[in-house]
Amino acid sequence: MSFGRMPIANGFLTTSEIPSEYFFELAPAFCERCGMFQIAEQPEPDKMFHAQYAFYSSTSRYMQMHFERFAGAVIRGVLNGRSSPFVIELGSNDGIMLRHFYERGIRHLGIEPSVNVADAARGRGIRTISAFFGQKLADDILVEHGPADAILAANVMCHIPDLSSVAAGVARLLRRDGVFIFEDPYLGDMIAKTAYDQIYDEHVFIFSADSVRRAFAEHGLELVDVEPQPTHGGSMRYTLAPKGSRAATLRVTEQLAKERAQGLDKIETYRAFKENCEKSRSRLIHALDGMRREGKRVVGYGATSKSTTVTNYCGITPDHVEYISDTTPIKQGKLSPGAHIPVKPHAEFMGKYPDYALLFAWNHAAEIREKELAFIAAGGRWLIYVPEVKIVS
Ligand code: JHZ
Repeated sequence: MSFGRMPIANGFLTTSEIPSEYFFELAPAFCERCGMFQIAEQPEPDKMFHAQYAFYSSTSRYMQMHFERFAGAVIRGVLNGRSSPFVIELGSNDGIMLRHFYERGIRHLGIEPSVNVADAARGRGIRTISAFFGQKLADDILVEHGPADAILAANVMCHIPDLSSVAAGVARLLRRDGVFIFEDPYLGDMIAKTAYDQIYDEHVFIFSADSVRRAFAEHGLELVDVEPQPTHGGSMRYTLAPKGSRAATLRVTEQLAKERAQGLDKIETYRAFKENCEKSRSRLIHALDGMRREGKRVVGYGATSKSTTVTNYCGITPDHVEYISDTTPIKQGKLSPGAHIPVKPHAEFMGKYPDYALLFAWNHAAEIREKELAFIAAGGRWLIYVPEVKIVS
């Protein structure tokens, strides 16, 4: 299917940059042979990950707690009892997870190609190199630091087009008794919730346990555990280990069976998903058109990467959505990619509540709704679209 012409999801821009804005065709596809769901055309990685990368992981308090728990589970479950363990994180962003290893004096190394977010991590004392990970870098790290006890990645693996090179690099760098643990938005949740906004340039793949199992088996890595996560609207944590080094849990077999029951291996499931996306789009634009006709003020909440797919696919304009409120300084004062809706600081939202807030950061709904009770008390309402288009208080 095609979502049409799409800009870079995190390509927030100024008015003068509009004429040179980059577009590509966002067209996800499912491969019946290898079970992979991926986008067919991808912009070059350096168009997305660079010294002005707009997403800082630590903007959410809930995500900070999530990564503290993730790090704690690795420390207790993997590193415990090992002498001088070594942990690597791929795509370590501003150090939201590695800081917990750093603070305990555990040997660590972050790999983060986007220099600005990597600088934020380095500023906190976290050892970080700015580069794209692959076989070559894996070899260099092996020479300089030795093999890793744990290699971690969160919301990163699905961003890397050359999955093979990364898998080969991980396989080479991992100790025989080491583990590779990563988590990403989960295909089963995306399909079940029609959360099509998980599909954008950075998300080359939307993984399932089955596609992960098959992709990594080619590199001698076996899927030994899976653990659903509530983050990003439904994610899955995958644990892989060198083949034969540890037994797979029952959870893996159960998850694979669940995926077959959901039809994740069938093209018909994706045809139905496409229809659901189209329905969701017409309901959302219908709701926004209605609000505009009634003269209501609508503001977007959270200039997420996901919102770029929604605004461009649905044809949402600054006439529908006055501005998008976002707490990230680098996005403020800019225009949203493609739709060119102004992004403004949260103070603007607090200063004059709109009638409706279109919740682009729906994955942070619990955190946001908890802190915006005054907006509801003032008569404001949330417009949501995952899992369905609805007005809620
Ligand atoms: P959020 C990013 O996706 C990009 P995005 C990336 N490709 C990915 O995979 C996931 O993260 C992990 C703002 N906000 O987390 C901050 C508020 O304004 O949904 C962020 O700009 N107020 C790496 O961009 C945005 O919303 C708040 O109270 O879809 C949230 O972005 C909160 C909680 C957030 O990720």
